[in-house]
Amino acid sequence: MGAWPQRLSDNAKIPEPMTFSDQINEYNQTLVGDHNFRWGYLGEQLSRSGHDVETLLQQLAAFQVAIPSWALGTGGTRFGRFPAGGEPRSLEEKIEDVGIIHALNRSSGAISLHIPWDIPHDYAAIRQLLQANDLIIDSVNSNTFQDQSGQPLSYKFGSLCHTDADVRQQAVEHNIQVAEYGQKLGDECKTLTVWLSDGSDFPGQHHFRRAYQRTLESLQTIYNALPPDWTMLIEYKPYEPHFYSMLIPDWGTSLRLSEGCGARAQVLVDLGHHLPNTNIEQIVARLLHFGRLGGFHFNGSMYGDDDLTTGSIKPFQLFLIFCELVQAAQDAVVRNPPVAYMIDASHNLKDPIEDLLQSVQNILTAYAKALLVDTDALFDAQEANDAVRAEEVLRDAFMTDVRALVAEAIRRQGGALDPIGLYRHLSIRQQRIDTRGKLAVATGL
Ligand code: AFD
Ligand code: MN
Ligand code: MN
Repeated sequence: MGAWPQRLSDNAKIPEPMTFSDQINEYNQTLVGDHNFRWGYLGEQLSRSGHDVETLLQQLAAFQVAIPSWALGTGGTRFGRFPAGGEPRSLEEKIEDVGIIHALNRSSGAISLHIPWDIPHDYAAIRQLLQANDLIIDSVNSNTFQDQSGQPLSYKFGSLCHTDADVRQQAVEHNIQVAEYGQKLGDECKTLTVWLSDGSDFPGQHHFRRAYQRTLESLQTIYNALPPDWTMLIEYKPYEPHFYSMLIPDWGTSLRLSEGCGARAQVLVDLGHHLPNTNIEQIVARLLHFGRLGGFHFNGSMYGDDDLTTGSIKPFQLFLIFCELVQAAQDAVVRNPPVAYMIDASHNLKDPIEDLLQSVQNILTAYAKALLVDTDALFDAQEANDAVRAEEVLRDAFMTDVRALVAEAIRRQGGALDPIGLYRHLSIRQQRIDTRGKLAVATGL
């Protein structure tokens, strides 16, 4: 008899394989000394300035931002694409990737799905996989900006605005079908997001008023076909893919269209869908005032729809947007439905999972800072027309280093003190490349 098996049975139990949560705990142990030092200081500082630290932690813990199924592969430009390797090849693999993100940060418990890029096949299996990863699918996105193979009519000249009633009908039916897919994915999925690429490239090409009217009627048909507890989000974008006019170029158009549909039609603000220097926080405040802010697509932007990491370029703007959201949540006058927070980014440089982890971290940071604003002092300064004081109140919160607060909120939910650090430490991208292949390319754009 060989010595090796005997030794195992004699002396030791076979060790249980480490779970992911064990790995998180083990990793956190290496960081917790330093974290406790920084958190101890910050917690004390916040308490001294009148904050209830437990409430702050709970507010951060409750905040969830949905991950788009189309962001798990590297995006590209029309000049080229440079896949990260090990990209998810199916909806199941995308769910696995979001599962990793959520396990690391405990703040990404939802997925936003794009149809037809991610049509589910085995619904029961998908629901099971979602549950195993502690995830939900909270929204579905339609796609009438591309022609799919076998599609009878083309969207080259528009979809919901098209001059041909048959094309409009095809696009309307697609949207209704997308919502039907969503309904089969679980009770939590109650949001249809509509982004139209419809528009024109040359002066005179569109009859602006007629094109608007056709779009309104198409959207009304979709809206009326949705289940009564569903919300329809209408996204706007000033240019691209069309460069003379977009059918829904701005929040005013989205607002009018949503009002024309009904109370459960709302405006979606994609941070990258504004011309440079637009005051997005004011748009957010306006929509909250009208009770029509339905959701966000977070991303970072330098010039336009750049799809950069959220908060990478304009962290102060992101903070100011969250200030509006926090103030509205505290204001009994505001009657806005719950806002759907989603990321919409996919560029061609970073590892997509690292990019998403960074985005969520930056979003949580902006939210945490907004929670620290002394709103009473701010409103007093505003009433007194004291611009300097008002700005100082905001800067006081913005300049606070809240990283230990965010880390503590994540740690208490079982997440990693440094999500990206652990992702790299475990070489998860390499594991993905090993199992899925270097050349695996995600479905999507
Ligand atoms: C577009 C829009 C929209 C759409 C996405 C597709 O932001 O949200 O779903 O890109 O990748 O620019
Ligand atoms: Mn978007
Ligand atoms: Mn976009």
